[in-house]
Amino acid sequence: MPILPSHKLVSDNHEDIVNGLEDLHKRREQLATQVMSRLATNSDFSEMVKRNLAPYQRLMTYYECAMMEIETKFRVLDAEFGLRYDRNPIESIKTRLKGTDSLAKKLNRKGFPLSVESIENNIFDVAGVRVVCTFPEDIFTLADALLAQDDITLVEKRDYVSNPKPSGYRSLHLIVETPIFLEKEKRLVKVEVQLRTISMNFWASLEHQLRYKKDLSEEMASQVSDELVKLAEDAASLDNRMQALRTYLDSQSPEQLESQN
Ligand code: 0O2
Repeated sequence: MPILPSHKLVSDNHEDIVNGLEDLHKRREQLATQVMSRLATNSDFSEMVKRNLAPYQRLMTYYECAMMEIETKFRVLDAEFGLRYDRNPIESIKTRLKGTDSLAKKLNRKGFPLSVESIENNIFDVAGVRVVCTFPEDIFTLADALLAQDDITLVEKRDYVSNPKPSGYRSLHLIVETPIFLEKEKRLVKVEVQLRTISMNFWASLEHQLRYKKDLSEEMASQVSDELVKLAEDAASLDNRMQALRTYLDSQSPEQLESQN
């Protein structure tokens, strides 16, 4: 699934805005091309998209705008945090729009109708923003700061940090609703935010690759799963030790730190 490039969101001149809109337009065209090229993979869904190309593209553009809004909010929080505490809690931010195959699969799996309205009403992770944080506590600090904003509504929260999945997967998932302001209307759009540390992200990326190794025997697959759970625990332990070190250093005054030299 393509990860969309980040945008320069805070523009103070006209050229930036025009370039941004052209970029958006180009990516909408690319999306249309992608949509067309995947017609063979899921014919029912593809037929539906083909019949409703304009509303489908419009909906996807709303999701792109909402991702930009959420990404900006995190970049602002990161900048403010940097000023106040002299360190940045965010390592990286990635945004992605759910691909058509993945959308079709999810609608089918959940038994929802294949329509543009159904995507909007039933699939809450079409727009995804992944925030990779420095320390585990940053995950919750950033989530609380986002949720405290008066234009953000929490729709759903899944805390796989405190309660990891059986696979070992850890992250904090939030479904939030954010307004986007269009020429003549304001729309509320849902975005899935995944917050995780560098080590949670490292584990999830590699686990994702290994999970798709299809040619394993049942026994081997089970051994791999067990090993992945152990590796997730190791990664969590590393996070906790890093956090403990950070907390210790934060608790020391400059004089205390200097006296230990
Ligand atoms: P992609 O490409 O990331 O979008 P539901 O059916 O609603 O209960 P759903 O929507 O699958 O469940 O939600 P869940 O399980 O809370 O979160 C799904 C997303 O979290 C996945 O997205 C992954 O990004 C991530 N995720 C969840 N479990 C795992 C795991 O065990 N390993 C890894 N690597 N990632 C995981 P998608 O939709 O799979 O794909």
